[in-house]
Amino acid sequence: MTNNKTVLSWLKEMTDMTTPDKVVWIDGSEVQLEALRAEAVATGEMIKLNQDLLPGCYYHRTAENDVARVEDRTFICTPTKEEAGPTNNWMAPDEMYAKLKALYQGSMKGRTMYVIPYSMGPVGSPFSKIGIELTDSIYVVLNMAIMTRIGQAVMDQLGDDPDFVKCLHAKKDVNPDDRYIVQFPQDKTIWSINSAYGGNVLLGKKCFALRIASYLGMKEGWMAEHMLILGLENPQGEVKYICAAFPSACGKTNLAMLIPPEYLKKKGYKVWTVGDDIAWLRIGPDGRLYAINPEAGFFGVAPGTSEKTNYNALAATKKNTIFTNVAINNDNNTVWWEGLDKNPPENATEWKGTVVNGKEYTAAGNKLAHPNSRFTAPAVNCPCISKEFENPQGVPISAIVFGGRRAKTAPLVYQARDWEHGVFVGATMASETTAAAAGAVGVVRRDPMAMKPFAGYNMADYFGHWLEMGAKMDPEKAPKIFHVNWFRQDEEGNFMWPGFGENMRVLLWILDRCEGKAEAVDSPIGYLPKSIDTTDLDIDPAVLKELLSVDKKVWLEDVENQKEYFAQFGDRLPKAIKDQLAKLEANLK
Ligand code: OXD
Ligand code: MN
Repeated sequence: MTNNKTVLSWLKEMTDMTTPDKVVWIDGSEVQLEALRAEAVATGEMIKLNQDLLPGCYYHRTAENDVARVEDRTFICTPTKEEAGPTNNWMAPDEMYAKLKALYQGSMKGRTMYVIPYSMGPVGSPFSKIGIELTDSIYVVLNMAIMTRIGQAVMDQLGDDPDFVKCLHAKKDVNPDDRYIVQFPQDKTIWSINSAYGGNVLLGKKCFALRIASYLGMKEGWMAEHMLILGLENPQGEVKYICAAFPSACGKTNLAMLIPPEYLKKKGYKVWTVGDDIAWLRIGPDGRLYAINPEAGFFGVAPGTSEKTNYNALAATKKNTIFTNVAINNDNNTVWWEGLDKNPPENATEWKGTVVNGKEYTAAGNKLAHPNSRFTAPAVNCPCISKEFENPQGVPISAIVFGGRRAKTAPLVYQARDWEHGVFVGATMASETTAAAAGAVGVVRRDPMAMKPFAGYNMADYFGHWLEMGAKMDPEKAPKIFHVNWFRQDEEGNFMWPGFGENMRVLLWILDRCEGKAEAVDSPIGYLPKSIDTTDLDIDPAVLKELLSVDKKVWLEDVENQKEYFAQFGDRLPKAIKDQLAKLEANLK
Protein backbone atom coordinates (compact mmCIF):
# COMPACT_ATOMS: atom_id res chain seq x y z
CA MET A 1 0.00 0.00 0.00
CA THR A 2 2.99 2.30 0.30
CA ASN A 3 6.63 2.87 -0.62
CA ASN A 4 7.09 5.26 2.29
CA LYS A 5 10.55 4.28 3.58
CA THR A 6 9.94 5.50 7.16
CA VAL A 7 6.72 3.54 7.38
CA LEU A 8 8.27 0.39 5.97
CA SER A 9 11.37 0.43 8.16
CA TRP A 10 9.29 1.11 11.30
CA LEU A 11 6.95 -1.72 10.32
CA LYS A 12 9.91 -4.07 9.92
CA GLU A 13 11.27 -3.10 13.32
CA MET A 14 7.87 -3.73 14.93
CA THR A 15 7.27 -7.05 13.16
CA ASP A 16 10.80 -8.23 14.06
CA MET A 17 9.92 -7.53 17.68
CA THR A 18 6.36 -8.88 17.83
CA THR A 19 6.82 -11.68 15.21
CA PRO A 20 3.25 -11.98 13.90
CA ASP A 21 2.51 -14.92 11.58
CA LYS A 22 0.95 -12.55 9.07
CA VAL A 23 0.79 -8.82 8.35
CA VAL A 24 -2.41 -7.45 6.80
CA TRP A 25 -2.75 -3.87 5.58
CA ILE A 26 -6.17 -2.33 6.16
CA ASP A 27 -7.18 -0.63 2.92
CA GLY A 28 -10.49 0.65 4.26
CA SER A 29 -12.61 -1.27 1.77
CA GLU A 30 -15.99 -2.59 2.85
CA VAL A 31 -15.10 -6.02 1.42
CA GLN A 32 -12.09 -6.31 3.70
CA LEU A 33 -13.98 -5.02 6.77
CA GLU A 34 -16.86 -7.43 6.12
CA ALA A 35 -14.42 -10.35 5.92
CA LEU A 36 -12.93 -9.29 9.26
CA ARG A 37 -16.38 -9.10 10.86
CA ALA A 38 -17.09 -12.62 9.65
CA GLU A 39 -13.77 -13.84 11.02
CA ALA A 40 -14.39 -12.19 14.41
CA VAL A 41 -17.81 -13.83 14.58
CA ALA A 42 -16.34 -17.21 13.64
CA THR A 43 -13.75 -17.02 16.43
CA GLY A 44 -16.23 -15.69 19.00
CA GLU A 45 -14.47 -12.33 19.30
CA MET A 46 -17.72 -10.67 18.27
CA ILE A 47 -21.37 -11.66 18.20
CA LYS A 48 -23.57 -10.72 15.27
CA LEU A 49 -26.71 -9.04 16.59
CA ASN A 50 -30.21 -9.19 15.10
CA GLN A 51 -29.59 -7.89 11.57
CA ASP A 52 -33.23 -6.97 10.95
CA LEU A 53 -33.46 -4.77 14.04
CA LEU A 54 -29.81 -3.68 14.23
CA PRO A 55 -28.32 -3.99 10.73
CA GLY A 56 -24.53 -4.05 10.66
CA CYS A 57 -24.37 -4.20 14.49
CA TYR A 58 -22.07 -6.43 16.53
CA TYR A 59 -21.37 -7.20 20.16
CA HIS A 60 -18.07 -7.55 21.97
CA ARG A 61 -17.21 -8.43 25.55
CA THR A 62 -13.88 -7.51 27.10
CA ALA A 63 -12.09 -9.33 29.90
CA GLU A 64 -13.57 -8.60 33.32
CA ASN A 65 -10.37 -6.91 34.41
CA ASP A 66 -10.28 -4.71 31.31
CA VAL A 67 -13.32 -2.43 31.26
CA ALA A 68 -12.04 1.16 31.54
CA ARG A 69 -9.09 3.39 30.89
CA VAL A 70 -6.29 2.61 33.33
CA GLU A 71 -4.84 5.92 34.42
CA ASP A 72 -2.41 4.34 36.86
CA ARG A 73 -0.89 2.32 33.98
CA THR A 74 -0.78 5.28 31.57
CA PHE A 75 2.61 6.98 31.13
CA ILE A 76 3.97 10.09 29.48
CA CYS A 77 7.59 9.29 28.71
CA THR A 78 9.27 12.62 28.06
CA PRO A 79 13.08 12.89 28.37
CA THR A 80 12.74 14.52 31.80
CA LYS A 81 10.15 13.96 34.54
CA GLU A 82 9.51 17.70 34.72
CA GLU A 83 8.28 17.75 31.12
CA ALA A 84 5.57 15.22 32.00
CA GLY A 85 4.76 17.09 35.20
CA PRO A 86 3.34 15.98 38.53
CA THR A 87 -0.08 14.92 37.20
CA ASN A 88 1.28 12.25 34.83
CA ASN A 89 3.00 8.93 35.46
CA TRP A 90 6.50 9.09 34.06
CA MET A 91 9.40 6.82 33.26
CA ALA A 92 12.56 7.64 31.29
CA PRO A 93 11.96 6.75 27.63
CA ASP A 94 14.94 4.34 27.40
CA GLU A 95 13.85 2.49 30.49
CA MET A 96 10.24 2.27 29.31
CA TYR A 97 11.21 1.15 25.80
CA ALA A 98 13.42 -1.59 27.30
CA LYS A 99 10.67 -2.74 29.64
CA LEU A 100 8.04 -2.82 26.91
CA LYS A 101 10.27 -4.41 24.28
CA ALA A 102 10.63 -7.39 26.60
CA LEU A 103 6.82 -7.61 26.86
CA TYR A 104 6.20 -7.16 23.12
CA GLN A 105 8.87 -9.71 22.18
CA GLY A 106 7.09 -12.45 20.21
CA SER A 107 3.71 -11.23 21.50
CA MET A 108 2.01 -11.65 18.10
CA LYS A 109 3.34 -15.14 17.40
CA GLY A 110 0.46 -17.18 16.01
CA ARG A 111 -1.51 -14.00 15.40
CA THR A 112 -2.08 -11.54 12.58
CA MET A 113 -0.84 -7.98 12.73
CA TYR A 114 -3.18 -5.46 11.13
CA VAL A 115 -1.72 -2.21 9.83
CA ILE A 116 -4.27 0.60 10.07
CA PRO A 117 -3.39 3.92 8.40
CA TYR A 118 -5.74 6.54 9.83
CA SER A 119 -6.37 10.25 9.72
CA MET A 120 -7.53 12.25 12.70
CA GLY A 121 -9.67 14.89 11.02
CA PRO A 122 -10.91 14.90 7.41
CA VAL A 123 -8.21 13.53 5.10
CA GLY A 124 -6.14 16.44 3.85
CA SER A 125 -7.60 19.12 6.17
CA PRO A 126 -5.01 21.62 7.45
CA PHE A 127 -6.06 20.55 10.96
CA SER A 128 -5.60 16.83 10.36
CA LYS A 129 -2.81 14.49 11.38
CA ILE A 130 -2.00 10.95 10.32
CA GLY A 131 -1.28 7.92 12.45
CA ILE A 132 -0.65 4.25 11.76
CA GLU A 133 -1.81 1.71 14.31
CA LEU A 134 -0.42 -1.82 14.35
CA THR A 135 -2.68 -4.16 16.28
CA ASP A 136 -3.40 -7.87 16.68
CA SER A 137 -7.09 -7.24 17.40
CA ILE A 138 -9.85 -7.31 14.80
CA TYR A 139 -12.06 -5.53 17.35
CA VAL A 140 -9.58 -2.64 17.30
CA VAL A 141 -9.55 -2.57 13.48
CA LEU A 142 -13.35 -2.45 13.31
CA ASN A 143 -13.61 0.24 15.98
CA MET A 144 -10.90 2.34 14.34
CA ALA A 145 -12.84 2.02 11.07
CA ILE A 146 -15.77 3.74 12.81
CA MET A 147 -13.87 6.22 14.96
CA THR A 148 -11.36 7.49 12.36
CA ARG A 149 -10.88 7.80 8.59
CA ILE A 150 -8.82 4.77 7.57
CA GLY A 151 -7.22 3.07 4.60
CA GLN A 152 -5.58 3.72 1.28
CA ALA A 153 -6.71 7.36 1.01
CA VAL A 154 -4.76 8.07 4.19
CA MET A 155 -1.59 6.41 2.87
CA ASP A 156 -1.97 8.37 -0.35
CA GLN A 157 -2.26 11.56 1.67
CA LEU A 158 0.86 10.66 3.68
CA GLY A 159 2.86 9.88 0.51
CA ASP A 160 6.60 9.84 1.33
CA ASP A 161 6.21 12.09 4.37
CA PRO A 162 8.00 10.59 7.40
CA ASP A 163 5.70 12.54 9.74
CA PHE A 164 3.07 10.24 11.26
CA VAL A 165 2.25 8.97 14.75
CA LYS A 166 3.57 5.45 15.29
CA CYS A 167 1.09 3.37 17.28
CA LEU A 168 1.60 -0.20 18.43
CA HIS A 169 -1.03 -2.26 20.22
CA ALA A 170 -0.68 -5.87 21.33
CA LYS A 171 -3.51 -7.55 23.19
CA LYS A 172 -1.09 -10.18 24.53
CA ASP A 173 -2.82 -12.00 27.41
CA VAL A 174 -4.66 -8.97 28.86
CA ASN A 175 -2.66 -9.30 32.04
CA PRO A 176 -3.47 -6.22 34.16
CA ASP A 177 -0.10 -6.44 35.94
CA ASP A 178 1.72 -5.94 32.66
CA ARG A 179 -0.74 -3.49 31.13
CA TYR A 180 0.85 -0.30 29.83
CA ILE A 181 -0.54 2.62 27.86
CA VAL A 182 2.51 4.68 27.00
CA GLN A 183 2.99 7.90 25.10
CA PHE A 184 6.42 9.08 23.94
CA PRO A 185 5.47 12.61 22.80
CA GLN A 186 8.88 13.58 21.42
CA ASP A 187 8.93 10.40 19.30
CA LYS A 188 5.27 10.70 18.26
CA THR A 189 5.00 7.12 19.45
CA ILE A 190 2.30 5.25 21.39
CA TRP A 191 2.75 1.73 22.77
CA SER A 192 -0.17 -0.09 24.36
CA ILE A 193 -0.04 -3.64 25.65
CA ASN A 194 -2.21 -6.12 27.58
CA SER A 195 -5.55 -4.37 27.16
CA ALA A 196 -8.39 -4.63 24.68
CA TYR A 197 -10.64 -1.88 26.10
CA GLY A 198 -11.49 1.18 23.95
CA GLY A 199 -9.66 4.14 25.43
CA ASN A 200 -6.56 2.00 26.02
CA VAL A 201 -6.36 0.51 22.54
CA LEU A 202 -8.14 2.73 19.99
CA LEU A 203 -4.94 4.69 19.87
CA GLY A 204 -6.27 7.47 17.65
CA LYS A 205 -8.57 8.62 20.42
CA LYS A 206 -7.20 9.56 23.86
CA CYS A 207 -3.58 8.56 23.22
CA PHE A 208 -3.12 10.45 19.93
CA ALA A 209 -5.93 12.99 19.61
CA LEU A 210 -5.43 14.23 23.19
CA ARG A 211 -2.09 13.18 24.74
CA ILE A 212 0.22 13.35 21.71
CA ALA A 213 -1.83 16.10 20.02
CA SER A 214 -1.84 18.35 23.10
CA TYR A 215 1.95 18.16 23.06
CA LEU A 216 2.09 18.85 19.31
CA GLY A 217 -0.37 21.72 19.79
CA MET A 218 1.87 23.28 22.40
CA LYS A 219 4.87 23.01 20.05
CA GLU A 220 3.00 24.13 16.93
CA GLY A 221 0.62 26.78 18.32
CA TRP A 222 -2.76 25.02 18.38
CA MET A 223 -4.84 23.13 20.94
CA ALA A 224 -6.15 19.60 21.41
CA GLU A 225 -8.94 19.55 23.97
CA HIS A 226 -11.35 17.12 25.66
CA MET A 227 -14.34 19.02 24.29
CA LEU A 228 -17.61 18.50 22.46
CA ILE A 229 -18.46 20.89 19.64
CA LEU A 230 -22.06 21.88 18.96
CA GLY A 231 -23.80 24.34 16.70
CA LEU A 232 -26.85 26.17 17.96
CA GLU A 233 -29.17 27.43 15.22
CA ASN A 234 -31.51 30.30 16.02
CA PRO A 235 -34.90 30.89 14.35
CA GLN A 236 -33.18 33.18 11.79
CA GLY A 237 -31.08 30.21 10.66
CA GLU A 238 -27.79 31.55 12.07
CA VAL A 239 -25.58 28.92 13.69
CA LYS A 240 -23.17 29.74 16.53
CA TYR A 241 -20.68 27.15 17.77
CA ILE A 242 -19.79 26.21 21.34
CA CYS A 243 -17.03 23.93 22.65
CA ALA A 244 -17.49 22.35 26.06
CA ALA A 245 -15.06 20.40 28.25
CA PHE A 246 -16.48 18.05 30.87
CA PRO A 247 -14.71 15.10 32.48
CA SER A 248 -15.42 11.61 31.16
CA ALA A 249 -19.01 10.39 31.52
CA CYS A 250 -20.35 13.82 32.60
CA GLY A 251 -22.71 14.28 29.67
CA LYS A 252 -20.65 15.62 26.74
CA THR A 253 -22.43 13.30 24.33
CA ASN A 254 -25.83 14.32 25.73
CA LEU A 255 -25.11 18.04 25.48
CA ALA A 256 -23.63 17.70 21.98
CA MET A 257 -26.87 16.05 20.78
CA LEU A 258 -29.33 18.04 22.84
CA ILE A 259 -32.93 18.36 21.76
CA PRO A 260 -34.34 21.78 22.69
CA PRO A 261 -37.38 22.02 24.98
CA GLU A 262 -40.66 22.02 23.06
CA TYR A 263 -41.28 25.76 23.17
CA LEU A 264 -37.79 26.58 21.85
CA LYS A 265 -38.16 23.89 19.18
CA LYS A 266 -41.42 25.52 18.09
CA LYS A 267 -39.66 28.86 17.81
CA GLY A 268 -37.16 27.23 15.43
CA TYR A 269 -34.10 26.57 17.61
CA LYS A 270 -31.98 23.55 16.65
CA VAL A 271 -28.78 21.92 17.84
CA TRP A 272 -26.24 20.39 15.46
CA THR A 273 -23.48 18.04 16.59
CA VAL A 274 -19.94 18.52 15.30
CA GLY A 275 -18.24 16.37 17.96
CA ASP A 276 -18.90 14.76 21.34
CA ASP A 277 -15.47 14.23 22.87
CA ILE A 278 -12.45 15.89 21.25
CA ALA A 279 -11.81 19.25 19.58
CA TRP A 280 -8.70 20.42 17.75
CA LEU A 281 -8.58 24.21 17.71
CA ARG A 282 -6.59 26.66 15.62
CA ILE A 283 -6.63 30.41 15.18
CA GLY A 284 -7.95 31.14 11.69
CA PRO A 285 -6.78 33.85 9.27
CA ASP A 286 -9.56 36.14 10.59
CA GLY A 287 -8.25 35.87 14.16
CA ARG A 288 -11.09 33.71 15.41
CA LEU A 289 -10.69 30.30 16.99
CA TYR A 290 -11.82 27.40 14.73
CA ALA A 291 -12.47 23.79 15.74
CA ILE A 292 -12.68 20.42 14.06
CA ASN A 293 -13.71 17.11 15.55
CA PRO A 294 -10.79 14.82 14.69
CA GLU A 295 -12.96 11.71 15.14
CA ALA A 296 -15.45 10.07 12.78
CA GLY A 297 -17.61 8.28 15.32
CA PHE A 298 -18.92 8.28 18.87
CA PHE A 299 -17.51 6.00 21.55
CA GLY A 300 -20.34 6.73 23.95
CA VAL A 301 -21.25 5.46 27.40
CA ALA A 302 -24.35 3.27 26.92
CA PRO A 303 -25.97 3.21 30.40
CA GLY A 304 -28.30 6.14 30.84
CA THR A 305 -28.73 6.59 27.08
CA SER A 306 -32.40 6.39 26.17
CA GLU A 307 -34.92 7.87 23.82
CA LYS A 308 -35.66 10.43 26.50
CA THR A 309 -32.13 11.34 27.61
CA ASN A 310 -30.44 11.27 24.19
CA TYR A 311 -32.70 10.38 21.31
CA ASN A 312 -30.01 11.25 18.75
CA ALA A 313 -27.28 9.10 20.29
CA LEU A 314 -29.66 6.16 20.52
CA ALA A 315 -30.69 6.66 16.90
CA ALA A 316 -27.00 6.68 15.93
CA THR A 317 -26.59 3.18 17.40
CA LYS A 318 -29.30 1.54 15.28
CA LYS A 319 -26.96 0.46 12.50
CA ASN A 320 -23.28 -0.32 11.86
CA THR A 321 -22.50 -0.03 15.57
CA ILE A 322 -20.31 -2.10 17.87
CA PHE A 323 -21.59 -2.57 21.42
CA THR A 324 -19.11 -3.40 24.16
CA ASN A 325 -19.98 -4.86 27.59
CA VAL A 326 -23.70 -4.07 27.45
CA ALA A 327 -26.26 -6.85 28.07
CA ILE A 328 -27.86 -9.01 25.38
CA ASN A 329 -31.60 -9.61 25.17
CA ASN A 330 -31.57 -13.28 24.19
CA ASP A 331 -35.18 -13.28 23.00
CA ASN A 332 -34.43 -11.11 20.01
CA ASN A 333 -30.61 -10.85 20.01
CA THR A 334 -30.58 -7.12 20.64
CA VAL A 335 -28.91 -5.07 23.35
CA TRP A 336 -29.99 -3.63 26.68
CA TRP A 337 -28.43 -1.47 29.37
CA GLU A 338 -29.50 0.26 32.55
CA GLY A 339 -31.47 3.37 31.71
CA LEU A 340 -32.42 2.26 28.17
CA ASP A 341 -35.94 1.62 29.45
CA LYS A 342 -37.54 0.30 32.60
CA ASN A 343 -37.94 -3.14 31.15
CA PRO A 344 -34.84 -5.33 31.59
CA PRO A 345 -35.12 -8.46 29.41
CA GLU A 346 -36.08 -11.57 31.29
CA ASN A 347 -33.89 -13.78 29.13
CA ALA A 348 -30.65 -11.82 29.26
CA THR A 349 -26.92 -12.36 29.07
CA GLU A 350 -25.26 -9.95 31.45
CA TRP A 351 -22.05 -8.19 30.40
CA LYS A 352 -19.73 -10.86 31.80
CA GLY A 353 -21.48 -13.54 29.74
CA THR A 354 -23.79 -15.34 32.18
CA VAL A 355 -27.38 -16.01 31.15
CA VAL A 356 -29.69 -14.59 33.83
CA ASN A 357 -33.28 -13.58 34.43
CA GLY A 358 -32.70 -9.89 33.83
CA LYS A 359 -35.70 -8.77 35.83
CA GLU A 360 -34.72 -10.71 38.94
CA TYR A 361 -31.05 -9.94 38.45
CA THR A 362 -31.56 -6.17 38.32
CA ALA A 363 -34.22 -6.25 41.07
CA ALA A 364 -31.53 -7.79 43.29
CA GLY A 365 -29.37 -4.73 42.65
CA ASN A 366 -27.07 -6.18 39.97
CA LYS A 367 -26.17 -4.40 36.76
CA LEU A 368 -26.82 -6.19 33.49
CA ALA A 369 -24.53 -3.84 31.56
CA HIS A 370 -21.17 -2.65 32.86
CA PRO A 371 -21.49 1.02 33.99
CA ASN A 372 -18.78 1.92 31.45
CA SER A 373 -20.22 -0.20 28.65
CA ARG A 374 -20.06 1.54 25.29
CA PHE A 375 -21.37 1.93 21.78
CA THR A 376 -19.10 2.73 18.86
CA ALA A 377 -21.34 4.44 16.31
CA PRO A 378 -20.53 6.23 13.05
CA ALA A 379 -21.05 10.00 13.38
CA VAL A 380 -22.95 10.05 10.09
CA ASN A 381 -25.69 7.95 11.72
CA CYS A 382 -26.56 10.79 14.06
CA PRO A 383 -29.78 12.55 12.97
CA CYS A 384 -28.41 15.90 14.19
CA ILE A 385 -24.93 15.65 12.71
CA SER A 386 -23.79 19.09 11.58
CA LYS A 387 -23.38 19.77 7.88
CA GLU A 388 -20.02 21.26 8.90
CA PHE A 389 -18.86 17.92 10.34
CA GLU A 390 -16.54 17.29 7.38
CA ASN A 391 -15.59 20.95 6.86
CA PRO A 392 -11.79 20.87 6.59
CA GLN A 393 -11.59 24.48 7.83
CA GLY A 394 -13.55 23.75 11.03
CA VAL A 395 -16.23 25.91 12.64
CA PRO A 396 -15.74 29.30 14.38
CA ILE A 397 -16.14 29.06 18.16
CA SER A 398 -18.13 31.71 20.03
CA ALA A 399 -17.99 30.22 23.53
CA ILE A 400 -15.93 27.75 25.52
CA VAL A 401 -17.72 26.05 28.39
CA PHE A 402 -16.12 24.18 31.28
CA GLY A 403 -18.08 21.98 33.64
CA GLY A 404 -18.06 19.14 36.09
CA ARG A 405 -20.16 17.24 38.57
CA ARG A 406 -20.27 19.35 41.72
CA ALA A 407 -22.94 18.57 44.28
CA LYS A 408 -22.43 21.83 46.14
CA THR A 409 -19.88 24.34 44.90
CA ALA A 410 -20.43 25.55 41.35
CA PRO A 411 -23.55 27.46 40.30
CA LEU A 412 -25.59 26.42 37.27
CA VAL A 413 -23.59 28.81 35.09
CA TYR A 414 -21.20 31.74 35.35
CA GLN A 415 -19.03 33.67 32.95
CA ALA A 416 -15.34 34.36 33.29
CA ARG A 417 -14.38 38.05 33.17
CA ASP A 418 -11.87 37.61 30.35
CA TRP A 419 -9.68 34.96 28.71
CA GLU A 420 -7.12 34.93 31.51
CA HIS A 421 -9.82 34.49 34.14
CA GLY A 422 -11.39 31.85 31.91
CA VAL A 423 -8.14 29.88 31.83
CA PHE A 424 -8.15 30.02 35.63
CA VAL A 425 -11.76 28.81 35.71
CA GLY A 426 -10.75 25.87 33.49
CA ALA A 427 -7.62 25.22 35.55
CA THR A 428 -9.67 24.98 38.77
CA MET A 429 -12.24 22.57 37.32
CA ALA A 430 -13.11 19.68 39.60
CA SER A 431 -15.56 16.83 39.36
CA GLU A 432 -16.80 13.77 41.14
CA THR A 433 -15.26 10.70 39.49
CA THR A 434 -17.24 8.33 37.22
CA ALA A 435 -16.89 4.77 35.93
CA ALA A 436 -15.05 5.84 32.76
CA ALA A 437 -11.73 5.32 34.50
CA ALA A 438 -10.78 2.50 36.84
CA GLY A 439 -10.91 3.51 40.52
CA ALA A 440 -13.37 4.79 43.11
CA VAL A 441 -16.51 6.51 41.79
CA GLY A 442 -17.93 9.72 43.29
CA VAL A 443 -14.72 11.17 44.75
CA VAL A 444 -14.02 14.86 43.98
CA ARG A 445 -10.85 15.31 42.02
CA ARG A 446 -9.39 18.37 40.34
CA ASP A 447 -9.51 17.90 36.60
CA PRO A 448 -8.22 21.03 34.81
CA MET A 449 -10.03 21.55 31.50
CA ALA A 450 -11.13 17.87 31.85
CA MET A 451 -7.59 17.09 30.70
CA LYS A 452 -6.10 15.56 33.86
CA PRO A 453 -5.88 12.10 32.25
CA PHE A 454 -5.04 13.45 28.80
CA ALA A 455 -2.49 16.29 28.92
CA GLY A 456 0.62 14.97 27.17
CA TYR A 457 2.99 17.30 29.01
CA ASN A 458 3.38 19.32 32.21
CA MET A 459 -0.05 20.65 33.20
CA ALA A 460 1.52 23.95 34.34
CA ASP A 461 2.97 24.45 30.84
CA TYR A 462 -0.44 23.49 29.46
CA PHE A 463 -2.00 26.38 31.42
CA GLY A 464 0.76 28.57 29.98
CA HIS A 465 -0.13 27.43 26.48
CA TRP A 466 -3.79 28.36 27.04
CA LEU A 467 -2.69 31.80 28.19
CA GLU A 468 -0.45 32.20 25.14
CA MET A 469 -3.23 31.18 22.76
CA GLY A 470 -5.44 33.84 24.32
CA ALA A 471 -2.72 36.45 23.92
CA LYS A 472 -2.57 35.65 20.19
CA MET A 473 -6.27 36.39 19.70
CA ASP A 474 -7.99 39.74 19.44
CA PRO A 475 -9.97 39.85 22.75
CA GLU A 476 -13.05 40.90 20.78
CA LYS A 477 -12.82 37.76 18.64
CA ALA A 478 -11.66 35.24 21.24
CA PRO A 479 -14.38 32.89 22.50
CA LYS A 480 -15.94 33.94 25.80
CA ILE A 481 -15.41 31.42 28.59
CA PHE A 482 -18.08 29.99 30.91
CA HIS A 483 -18.52 27.34 33.59
CA VAL A 484 -21.62 25.19 34.04
CA ASN A 485 -22.75 22.61 36.60
CA TRP A 486 -25.80 20.52 35.78
CA PHE A 487 -25.31 18.38 38.89
CA ARG A 488 -25.98 20.64 41.87
CA GLN A 489 -27.87 18.81 44.63
CA ASP A 490 -30.19 19.90 47.42
CA GLU A 491 -29.87 18.81 51.04
CA GLU A 492 -31.62 15.52 50.24
CA GLY A 493 -29.25 14.77 47.38
CA ASN A 494 -31.78 15.48 44.61
CA PHE A 495 -30.56 17.17 41.44
CA MET A 496 -31.84 20.74 41.45
CA TRP A 497 -31.66 21.35 37.70
CA PRO A 498 -33.58 19.10 35.27
CA GLY A 499 -30.63 18.96 32.85
CA PHE A 500 -30.73 17.28 29.41
CA GLY A 501 -32.77 19.35 26.89
CA GLU A 502 -33.36 22.10 29.44
CA ASN A 503 -29.62 22.84 29.37
CA MET A 504 -30.44 24.67 26.13
CA ARG A 505 -31.73 27.55 28.28
CA VAL A 506 -28.26 27.94 29.73
CA LEU A 507 -26.64 27.73 26.29
CA LEU A 508 -28.91 30.52 25.08
CA TRP A 509 -27.85 32.75 27.98
CA ILE A 510 -24.24 31.94 27.11
CA LEU A 511 -24.66 32.89 23.44
CA ASP A 512 -26.62 36.01 24.37
CA ARG A 513 -23.72 37.01 26.61
CA CYS A 514 -21.33 36.49 23.69
CA GLU A 515 -23.41 38.94 21.71
CA GLY A 516 -23.69 41.41 24.61
CA LYS A 517 -27.46 40.79 24.81
CA ALA A 518 -28.07 39.12 28.20
CA GLU A 519 -27.65 40.76 31.57
CA ALA A 520 -25.37 39.49 34.31
CA VAL A 521 -24.48 40.37 37.86
CA ASP A 522 -20.94 40.52 39.12
CA SER A 523 -19.98 38.05 41.85
CA PRO A 524 -16.73 37.00 43.54
CA ILE A 525 -16.32 34.14 41.05
CA GLY A 526 -17.43 35.84 37.83
CA TYR A 527 -20.60 37.01 36.09
CA LEU A 528 -23.82 35.24 37.08
CA PRO A 529 -27.04 35.41 35.03
CA LYS A 530 -29.52 38.01 36.12
CA SER A 531 -32.12 35.55 34.89
CA ILE A 532 -32.46 32.36 32.87
CA ASP A 533 -35.45 31.85 30.60
CA THR A 534 -37.73 29.41 32.43
CA THR A 535 -40.75 29.63 30.12
CA ASP A 536 -42.78 26.41 30.38
CA LEU A 537 -40.32 25.02 32.92
CA ASP A 538 -41.64 23.80 36.24
CA ILE A 539 -38.96 25.10 38.57
CA ASP A 540 -39.42 26.83 41.91
CA PRO A 541 -37.93 30.35 41.72
CA ALA A 542 -36.25 29.69 45.08
CA VAL A 543 -34.50 26.66 43.58
CA LEU A 544 -33.32 28.72 40.62
CA LYS A 545 -32.03 31.38 42.99
CA GLU A 546 -30.13 28.73 44.92
CA LEU A 547 -28.75 27.29 41.65
CA LEU A 548 -27.36 30.70 40.77
CA SER A 549 -25.93 31.46 44.19
CA VAL A 550 -22.37 31.37 45.45
CA ASP A 551 -21.76 30.01 48.94
CA LYS A 552 -18.65 31.91 50.02
CA LYS A 553 -17.79 29.46 52.79
CA VAL A 554 -17.85 26.48 50.45
CA TRP A 555 -15.87 28.46 47.89
CA LEU A 556 -13.20 29.46 50.39
CA GLU A 557 -12.79 25.77 51.25
CA ASP A 558 -12.42 25.09 47.55
CA VAL A 559 -9.79 27.84 47.30
CA GLU A 560 -7.73 26.02 49.95
CA ASN A 561 -7.99 22.86 47.87
CA GLN A 562 -7.01 24.81 44.74
CA LYS A 563 -3.93 26.16 46.53
CA GLU A 564 -2.88 22.66 47.53
CA TYR A 565 -3.45 21.44 44.00
CA PHE A 566 -1.46 24.24 42.36
CA ALA A 567 1.40 23.91 44.88
CA GLN A 568 2.54 20.71 43.14
CA PHE A 569 3.54 22.73 40.07
CA GLY A 570 5.97 24.93 42.02
CA ASP A 571 7.60 27.71 40.03
CA ARG A 572 6.32 26.30 36.78
CA LEU A 573 2.78 27.54 37.51
CA PRO A 574 2.16 30.67 35.38
CA LYS A 575 2.01 33.93 37.32
CA ALA A 576 -1.40 34.72 35.81
CA ILE A 577 -2.88 31.63 37.51
CA LYS A 578 -1.36 32.60 40.87
CA ASP A 579 -2.71 36.14 40.47
CA GLN A 580 -6.18 34.88 39.59
CA LEU A 581 -6.20 32.61 42.64
CA ALA A 582 -5.22 35.53 44.88
CA LYS A 583 -7.93 37.67 43.27
CA LEU A 584 -10.59 34.99 43.83
CA GLU A 585 -9.63 34.62 47.47
CA ALA A 586 -9.69 38.39 48.00
CA ASN A 587 -13.11 38.63 46.29
CA LEU A 588 -14.52 35.91 48.52
CA LYS A 589 -13.16 37.50 51.66
C1 OXD B 1 -14.06 8.67 26.81
C2 OXD B 1 -13.49 9.02 28.11
O1 OXD B 1 -14.15 7.49 26.48
O2 OXD B 1 -13.29 10.22 28.35
O3 OXD B 1 -14.40 9.59 26.06
O4 OXD B 1 -13.21 8.11 28.92
MN1 MN C 1 -13.78 11.52 26.76
